[in-house]
Amino acid sequence: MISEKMTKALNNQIKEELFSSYLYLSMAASFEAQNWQGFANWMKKQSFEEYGHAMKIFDYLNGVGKKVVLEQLDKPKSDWNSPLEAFEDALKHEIHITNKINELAKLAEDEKDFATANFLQWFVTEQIEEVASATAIVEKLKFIGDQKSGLLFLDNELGKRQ
Ligand code: OFO
Repeated sequence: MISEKMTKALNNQIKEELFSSYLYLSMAASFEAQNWQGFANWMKKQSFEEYGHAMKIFDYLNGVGKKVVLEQLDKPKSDWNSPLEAFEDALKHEIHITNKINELAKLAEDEKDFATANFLQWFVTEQIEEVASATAIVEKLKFIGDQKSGLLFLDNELGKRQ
């Protein structure tokens, strides 16, 4: 049986995931405005993926007979001065989300809520990948610095994300 405390925490995580989607869409908009179409593509795909994370929790709560209550989303930042600044923010955000998922996993464990603990395992694994992929891009951008050819190459690479 899922407690009210856990229901509230999962509802809050829906908000966190929708905000992730909103933040990456805002980064996509900023990249589009600066003609970085590849970076924008990567962020748009990431935004869809985050919407998917929110929906997984939405469906889980409904599946266990709990009501989803959507919360208010904050306005995301809208301008980043460079691809590095945006991806550094994305990495910081993924670390924040990892902490939120770990808190949820801890709550599930404390409450001996094995069904939710099992459900959250997917997110624990996903966060390893999310942090790793943002870190890899940040590292590449740091290596490139302000070399235009390197930035164009990476923009092209990230434009291939399906
Ligand atoms: Fe980026 O993993 Fe969800 O929020």
